[in-house]
Amino acid sequence: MSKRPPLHPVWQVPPALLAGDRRVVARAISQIEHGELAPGVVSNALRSHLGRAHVLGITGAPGAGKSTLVHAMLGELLARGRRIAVVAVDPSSPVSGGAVLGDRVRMGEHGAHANVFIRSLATRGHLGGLSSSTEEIVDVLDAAGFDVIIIETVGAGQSEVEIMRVADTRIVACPPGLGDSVQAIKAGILEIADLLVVTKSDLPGADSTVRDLKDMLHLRARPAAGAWTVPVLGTSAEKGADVAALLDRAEDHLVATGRARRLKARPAPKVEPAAGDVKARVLAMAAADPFVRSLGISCLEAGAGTATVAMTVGAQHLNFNGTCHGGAVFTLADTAFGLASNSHGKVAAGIDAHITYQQAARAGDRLQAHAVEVSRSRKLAIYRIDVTRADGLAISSFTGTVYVTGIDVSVPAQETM
Ligand SMILES: Nc1nc2c(ncn2[C@@H]2O[C@H](COP(=O)(O)OP(=O)(O)O)[C@@H](O)[C@H]2O)c(=O)[nH]1
Ligand SMILES: [Mg+2]
Repeated sequence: MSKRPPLHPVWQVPPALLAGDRRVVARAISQIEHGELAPGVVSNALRSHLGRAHVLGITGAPGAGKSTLVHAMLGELLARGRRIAVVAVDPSSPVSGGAVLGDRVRMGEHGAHANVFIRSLATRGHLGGLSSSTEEIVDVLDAAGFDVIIIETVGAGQSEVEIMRVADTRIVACPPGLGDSVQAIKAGILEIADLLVVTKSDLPGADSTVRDLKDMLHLRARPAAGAWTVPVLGTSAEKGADVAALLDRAEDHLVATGRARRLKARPAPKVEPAAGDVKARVLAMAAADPFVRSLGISCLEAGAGTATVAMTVGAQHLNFNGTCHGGAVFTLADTAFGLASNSHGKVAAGIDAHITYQQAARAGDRLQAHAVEVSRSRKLAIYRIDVTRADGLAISSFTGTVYVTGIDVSVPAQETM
């Protein structure tokens, strides 16, 4: 491996960046994208300049119509006199990949406008750190004075959920027709949606997709009084229909939830324990759990709201068909869920969990479950857990909700694993 130059631990805010100088903005983004700066230094330096922009996240399956919708939104926002930045994130595409270039073309007409700044990020197959670098790039654009920042991301499981956390208002795009779009929603995306948009409403089947999504929302717990009710809208970006209505609802959401929700969701550095303390606490929790130990599950990594656990499928995990028992996979995912949700130091009681199985696991497979916090309020938190095999094959995905009690987690003294 070639030796990398050391990361810059400090970064001075260029005054021209705050004045919105495009060249300086682009340079700062490149430095973040290429990993030249230590994580967090840009966001920390910009802390006092953040919170003015409205950050919209748009996610949905490839081909859902996101880029076309973003283009239509650009037209409408320009007409409203806004300055807009677009960040297109495609974790599945290499730098030269078709999707990202295609997006540029699709947004091209407005891309040349002086009040529009478009940047595509690709990840060369590395998902790690994508959401944190996206967050820092959004911070740069916020500090540079863009009124609206749109993040378009194509779904790739957990990374898409993490990226959407960077947004104030999260829009999930579904084209008409069942199948992929509804599958994606089942896999946990619904939890993060503030607005559901049925794209291509000029096509047949759009009305019934709107109805299906409304039914699906209806089946879920009724929102608390005063809480935001997720609307389902149809839009036809190609015909320009209802794009203004979508932007109006996004603004309603901003008013309902307050500006800079994305910043409020960030852990305040002063009150959060040091990362090492959280990890030590979570490792101790895993070590003190007899059931987890009996299945040979170990905790590899942990932080605030996240945990990664692993297990090698052995004879004791098999079912009568000779494949890994679904209950063992559930337990692995549930362990990551429990550790991540208790990592904040207050006892979190699981109240709902849902699992889907994509692939059977076999004896000898090394399985890993990675939990991320999708959202957290004072009393409730939602987690998503992806179970993968060592070679990256998706085995299972799990979503769960906890009720957060006021009781401190106490871990009995115990030898570590
Ligand atoms: N009929 C119709 N087709 C659309 C509409 N929006 C997008 N499309 C088509 O759907 C395809 C995928 O669109 P795109 O915006 O690239 O989707 P993305 O992958 O989600 O960004 C393209 O062929 C678009 O022309 C729409 O409003 N109506
Ligand atoms: Mg696109």
